[in-house]
Amino acid sequence: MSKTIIISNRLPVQLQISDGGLSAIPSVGGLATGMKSVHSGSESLWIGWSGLTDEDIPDGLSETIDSALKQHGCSKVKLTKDDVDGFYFGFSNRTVWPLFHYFLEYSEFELDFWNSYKAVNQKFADAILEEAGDDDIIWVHDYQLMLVPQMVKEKRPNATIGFFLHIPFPSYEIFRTLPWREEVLEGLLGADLIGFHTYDYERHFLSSVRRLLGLDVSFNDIYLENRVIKVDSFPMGIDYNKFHEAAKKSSALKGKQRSDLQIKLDEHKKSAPDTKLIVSIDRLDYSKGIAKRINAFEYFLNKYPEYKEKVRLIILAVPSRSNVPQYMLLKREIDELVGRINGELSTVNWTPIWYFYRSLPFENLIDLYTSSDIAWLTPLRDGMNLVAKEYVATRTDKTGVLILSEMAGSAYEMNEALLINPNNFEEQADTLKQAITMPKEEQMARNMFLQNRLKRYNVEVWANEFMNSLKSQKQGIGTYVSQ
Ligand code: ADQ
Repeated sequence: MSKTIIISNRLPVQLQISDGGLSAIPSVGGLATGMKSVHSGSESLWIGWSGLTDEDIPDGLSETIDSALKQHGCSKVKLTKDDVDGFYFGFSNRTVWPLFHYFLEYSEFELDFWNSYKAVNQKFADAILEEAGDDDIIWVHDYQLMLVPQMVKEKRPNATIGFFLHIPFPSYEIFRTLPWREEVLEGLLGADLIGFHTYDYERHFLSSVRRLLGLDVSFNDIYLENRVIKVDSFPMGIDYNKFHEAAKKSSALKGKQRSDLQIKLDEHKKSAPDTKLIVSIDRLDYSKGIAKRINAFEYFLNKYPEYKEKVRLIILAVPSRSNVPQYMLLKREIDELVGRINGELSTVNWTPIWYFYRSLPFENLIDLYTSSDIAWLTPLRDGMNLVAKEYVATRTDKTGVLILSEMAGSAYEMNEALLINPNNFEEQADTLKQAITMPKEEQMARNMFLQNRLKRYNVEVWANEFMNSLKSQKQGIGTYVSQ
């Protein structure tokens, strides 16, 4: 009987070592939720890094960790601190991440990073090869593991291998600057199906394959020796019901049952009923355009001063990759910008920006989504952007306005949102005004379309469509209908 093997950089389980022993808590992130239908039962195994380096694991605890992970259908890849520094903080996040998000000037082409990336990809491939039989289905995730498909295919030519990239694939002109561009493409071409969030990323990839490797490409099929590799787009959805039901429950809670954050937001609404709350939620990452958004907000308040004391911007930034230099610089830039603007514009009754630098529990995230009249998301580049989808899903009465950057993959499916170019302050100031003054009926009409689409194409459908396409590709049935 064939089994399914999922591989991602991190396992969908958080390990915690404390005096009381070891605990393994399942993650609640989008990928873990989406893969539930694929990763269930004894026929499935998830391979990845546990988040603890070899140096972090006390003597004798490795086996205990293995058995704790086994209960969740997981198996760990052992990585040293040097591996994580070179492969994850190095090549993945100082070379590939900036390059694929069009931050060419941030991308570091370091041979040591590349060597570490190759060595660690081989560790992941070896972990798969230990487990995989010829008939197994293997699904590799994301930019940290782009060499794994080929490393596995070489040893298990009959295994069915899928790869999904969660970040953009850049245009050929950007991608060609990578010194190891051919190796990365060849690594990916070990897969039988390669999936992207949007048609544009798919097109960019095909163009690089044609121009850099000179391979035959017909529509979305690549011909390589005796193999046909399918490339397609699968826009990732969210667990719509989870967000929608949590929002319903949160608004049904009364008095003391409400969270502290919700009580504060309620008080704010009572004391300033005409003030509109605008929320933005992202990991603290330069690709998310947070600094530009803050500048655009100042521009808006100067262009339309009648909205001073009538709007408040809530910025929730989740700490991320904080030992990569660009992220430290960005943190400082945002701290200073918020401080300056609040210092210059605040009044006794009003602070224009509330800034939180932390990760919030799920219920608080829901509180923020449901209490905000507007969500304003301005990535300069974003593979998809799930926050946009989550905001819409929580609008149980269908009010609320989403302002979304056209540079996010999700913009392709969310035409009823107000789409903006994050570099255009003039347009954003006018769009904020449009959002603030938008009649409720129009908000509801727009959200109705958006919600119906999100409900239909949820994360489970996304995972199943990828898996079905992978299986039919391998069987050569060719019944998959391109989206
Ligand atoms: P990310 O860049 O992390 O993901 P995104 O898609 O927006 O971006 O997902 C962020 C997730 O983190 C959301 O589910 C959100 O709810 C959660 N989150 C955000 N702020 C939080 C906070 N303060 N506390 C707790 N949770 C918080 C990458 C790509 C994206 C792509 C996804 C999925 O960069 O483009 O959409 O993978 O493929």
